[in-house]
Amino acid sequence: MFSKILVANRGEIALRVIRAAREMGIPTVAVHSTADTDAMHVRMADEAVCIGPPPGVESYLSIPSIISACEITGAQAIHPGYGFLSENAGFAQIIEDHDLVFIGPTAEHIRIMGDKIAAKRAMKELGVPCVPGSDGSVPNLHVAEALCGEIGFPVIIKATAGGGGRGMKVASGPEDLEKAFATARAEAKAAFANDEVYLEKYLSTPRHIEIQIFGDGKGNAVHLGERDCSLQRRHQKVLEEAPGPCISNEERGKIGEICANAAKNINYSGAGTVEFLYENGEFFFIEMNTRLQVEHPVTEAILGVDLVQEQIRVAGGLPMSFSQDGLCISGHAIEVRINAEKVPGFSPCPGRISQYHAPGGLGVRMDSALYGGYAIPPYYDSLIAKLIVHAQDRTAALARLDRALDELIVDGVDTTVPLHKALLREPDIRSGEYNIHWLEKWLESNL
Ligand code: MV4
Repeated sequence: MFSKILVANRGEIALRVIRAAREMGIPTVAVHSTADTDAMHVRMADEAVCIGPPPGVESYLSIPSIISACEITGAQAIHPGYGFLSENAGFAQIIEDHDLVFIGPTAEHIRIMGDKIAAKRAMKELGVPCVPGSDGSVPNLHVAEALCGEIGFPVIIKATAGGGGRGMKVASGPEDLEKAFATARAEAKAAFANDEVYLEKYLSTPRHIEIQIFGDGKGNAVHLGERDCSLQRRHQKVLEEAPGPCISNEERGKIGEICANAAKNINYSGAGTVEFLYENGEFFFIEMNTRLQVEHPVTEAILGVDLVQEQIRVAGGLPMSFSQDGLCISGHAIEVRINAEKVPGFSPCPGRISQYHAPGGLGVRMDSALYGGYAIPPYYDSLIAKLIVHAQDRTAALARLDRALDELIVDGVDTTVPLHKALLREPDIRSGEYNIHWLEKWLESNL
């Protein structure tokens, strides 16, 4: 096993990785920008290296600085967390080239899944059900028109270099197609320096269901059930839960096995998420994420698995500590993302935390790097805490979440806590009857 791990991230996810490593007896190195000298991840790690000025591109995204920090401290492996360099194939490659270990999948797997056309083609060949659409790139409007003749409207045009909702345009009918095609292409070129686009049937009211997979890189892989992440605003998740309120045991077993088999077939290593749109009882693959996700704790809660420790194990050449047969879903878990933001508008609200008190008690987990007196810097993501609750069923989990939100004190900055409290009062949330458009519609009429 590794004798030292460098954590190439900040905030709650850096703490998450440090905690996992410490329980395994592995010392950690934090890296930080000059804006994060007083950050909790710096305090909690065994060592810390300053890697640059506040802007992410000059610190947490600076590959040479991070590799240097590794060499200075003698760390053997790097955990990228999520965001920043976590899905940067070039970073994973450079780590491999330096005889260090990237705690995550191979550079090759990251590269394939980062190209949305290549990802879809690979998954389709592996037997994963996909949204009907173009087989690869759509070179011009004529090809797009011909395709729409076959699959019918509405359609959506997506950038192959996009993902996470960037660079998408919907065409409701033939009259919209020319404009949607041209804008999608132009936006893709401007945003990603790659104007390649593909086309899919547009699903109007799906849920976002994602399957957690995990592989050892040697042909063994499992699935860890699904998460329902349909509650999103501008492609930012707000609340996530597991198991999905609308997914039966039979459906979970079927789609989970398909995903696990795909992971086995490509010798996938570490944690991965296969994203689906779910409509009328059918799953349609859209994208795969080759990282540990923000919402991984809801899966950990219902299965009792430490996904970060498992990532470290397989990166270090050990087998996974569990098997598919040994996994058993217990109860229900819900996570809410607490952001330092002004609601409505959701503009970032950095500043000093005058008072902080984390909720506790049975089935409550608070993943946060906050402390009283901490000044949230303005340079990074506005996520300041994830509150995860676990209880015997969904109704009990909702009550526990409401109770835990009441206990939480974050003074000094505005947060999304009032939004979460309001959502918990909504009958559609209580019954689990929501889709990917529910939250945006609700915000329009309620904020
Ligand atoms: C779609 C879709 C409808 N039909 N694809 C948005 C993010 C990216 N991961 C894929 N997205 C979508 N792809 C087809 N064929 C609707 C969305 C979508 C969405 C998906 C998941 C969660 C929230 C969403 C909000 C708007 C649109």
